[in-house]
Amino acid sequence: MSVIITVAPTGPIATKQDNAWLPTQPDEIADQVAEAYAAGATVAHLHLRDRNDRPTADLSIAARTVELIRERCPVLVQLSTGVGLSVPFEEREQLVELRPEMATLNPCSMSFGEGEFRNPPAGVHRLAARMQELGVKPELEIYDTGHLDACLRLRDEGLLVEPLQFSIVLGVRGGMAATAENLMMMVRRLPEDAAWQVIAIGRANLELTAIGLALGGNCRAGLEDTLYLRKGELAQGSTPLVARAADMARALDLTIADVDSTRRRLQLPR
Ligand code: KMH
Ligand code: ZN
Repeated sequence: MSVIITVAPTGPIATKQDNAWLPTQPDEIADQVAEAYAAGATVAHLHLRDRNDRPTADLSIAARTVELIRERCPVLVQLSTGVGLSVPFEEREQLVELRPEMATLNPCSMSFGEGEFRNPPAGVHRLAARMQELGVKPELEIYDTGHLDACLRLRDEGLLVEPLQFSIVLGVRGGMAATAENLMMMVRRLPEDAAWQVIAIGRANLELTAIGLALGGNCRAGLEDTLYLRKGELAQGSTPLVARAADMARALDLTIADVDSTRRRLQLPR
């Protein structure tokens, strides 16, 4: 099976002060996604920002960004319904109405650094059901062991269709620490046919991305997860991170998925 690379160019937290190459406006995001596609990414995980660079779930900004991306390349679009800690759940869930190929589904509320990430059970149920109605594939974001159980309950209730697709998120303060032991324990517990990738935040990003690839996972790369290519060296956008992930996969004798094989693996409707 080939490795699916997702690019995560923006995220909800970093600013251009943290890394001047962070894309925040629709044309900047679309340009960096197209570059990342050329470097091997077949999925683009998107967060939007308003004119003042604050996280937003504004549907017209999201639609414009998706349109600009589609003009540039055939990458599959995954909208983040996580959006940002300051944006209410009821606004975040509206993004799936744009019918991207995929969107994230964060199954539980949690502490997130100094903030709170609100994902109330009734809202998560409603969003999962709506995604199923619209044919939007959920990427299940699991930051702790119980989050996996919450996803399996949604599957048992018929709200998620297999194969399930997971992001194992490591290193958020409030979730699991970024250790190889935590990753192995989570991978062992996944349903057999699940697709999965590691999202390793910050310093452990490189090592845990490599371990994830070696264990048979997909991978995600981009400034959302780390601003640095290596200690003390800011990444000049997400493409260098995507290119390095693709190089790591090839060094492990793995092939990089194209858009068609990504669609097939995740069983996305055409
Ligand atoms: N920012 C990551 C810790 C989402 O956008 O819905 C998790 C994430 C979730 O990417
Ligand atoms: Zn995200």
